[in-house]
Amino acid sequence: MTPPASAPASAPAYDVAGVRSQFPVLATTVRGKRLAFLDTAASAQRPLAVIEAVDRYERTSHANVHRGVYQLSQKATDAFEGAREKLRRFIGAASSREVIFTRGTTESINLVAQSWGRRLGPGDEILITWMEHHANIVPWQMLCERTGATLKVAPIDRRGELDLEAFRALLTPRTRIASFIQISNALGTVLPVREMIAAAKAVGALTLVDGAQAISHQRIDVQSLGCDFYVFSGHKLYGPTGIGVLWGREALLREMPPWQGGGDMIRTVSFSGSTWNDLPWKFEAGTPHISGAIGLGAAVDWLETIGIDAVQAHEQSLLTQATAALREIPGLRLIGEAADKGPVISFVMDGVHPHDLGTILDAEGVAVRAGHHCAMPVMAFFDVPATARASFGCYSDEADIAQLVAALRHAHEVFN
Ligand code: C6P
Repeated sequence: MTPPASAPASAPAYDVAGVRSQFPVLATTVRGKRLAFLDTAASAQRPLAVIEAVDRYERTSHANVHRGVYQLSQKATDAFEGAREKLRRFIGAASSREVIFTRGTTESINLVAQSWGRRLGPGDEILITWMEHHANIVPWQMLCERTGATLKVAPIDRRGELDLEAFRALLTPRTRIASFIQISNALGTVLPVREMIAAAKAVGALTLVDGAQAISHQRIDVQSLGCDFYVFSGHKLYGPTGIGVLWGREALLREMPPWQGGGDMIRTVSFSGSTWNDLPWKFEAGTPHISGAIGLGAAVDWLETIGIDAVQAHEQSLLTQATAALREIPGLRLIGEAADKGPVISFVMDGVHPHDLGTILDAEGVAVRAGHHCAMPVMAFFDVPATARASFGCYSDEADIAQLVAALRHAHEVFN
């Protein structure tokens, strides 16, 4: 990933020990061994600032939101809507009306597919890439089944990079939306999203960017990106699970019908019909995940105190170091060697199933993910059943890499 241009040459050294001290789980041990948590791509750990914000809310401010006239409900509503404003600022959205709370990336994409997607019909096309997470494949397949639209897939190459020319060639005046990841969870590849957005726009297609793996690793400004929808999950951004965001352009969201009906999303209800609430609540039926939103608001506030540019530089340095060290391990093959990568390394080891590798690493206190990473087409492309995957976050350090490398060398000895 290109280092942030804004990082001053004389920036103070990144205080990884100070960052780590704010994550209680990192002080725990696994089978008596130091925990080397290298599965941040699956879910990031929570800093004390988030844990305490949620705890404070539960102890002092909980009531349902948007409903009560009493003070406690007002307090909860202010905290919930305050969190939305923090998220708006964090992603550079023009208005908090564009920030819709969902359960996460998966629900955000399903919302777009089921609400915006209702307008599609036979002859319309949806373009994705070969590198998508299942969350950005299956909702579109389901939409195509319902509407008769066609799903097209842009190919990748052996390095795990998108074939941008093929992507461009697959865009036609019939393409209604192009939906793609910003960073691959299975390969780490950073996609050229600005070029992809521009190309889609040129044929009149909308764009949805799945920012699940990008949101915690680089500064995101949805307006400067120029996409139409941007989606991410709170739990990959040091916030709670069960909360995420759909950002969409206000004009688009206004035209889109609600996707779930119930409380809070309506203005009036009678047996002859109902009318809808304003944005963003039109898309938030039922009691929301109040503490989750507040925790996510605390997470972005906290991340800003560390500085996302500093986090990105730190993670990129670990990625370079770990990639070089893993290349030296006998029998180990990297899967995904794009020139521009986020802090994710997928690999396989000769003669060892990735699940067995994951188990051996666990015995050494090293937590990596082993499996298809919800990206089965990627596994099929590389002709592997699964990979092991190490991924970094703001708290990852050189000791984690050393522990990973030692455990991998041990695994190689055991199996050979
Ligand atoms: N990837 C991983 O280990 P949810 O589950 O809705 O929070 O996020 C889904 C999702 C969508 N897109 C991308 C690029 C993702 O990486 C993920 C989640 C986790 O890689 C769990 S499968």
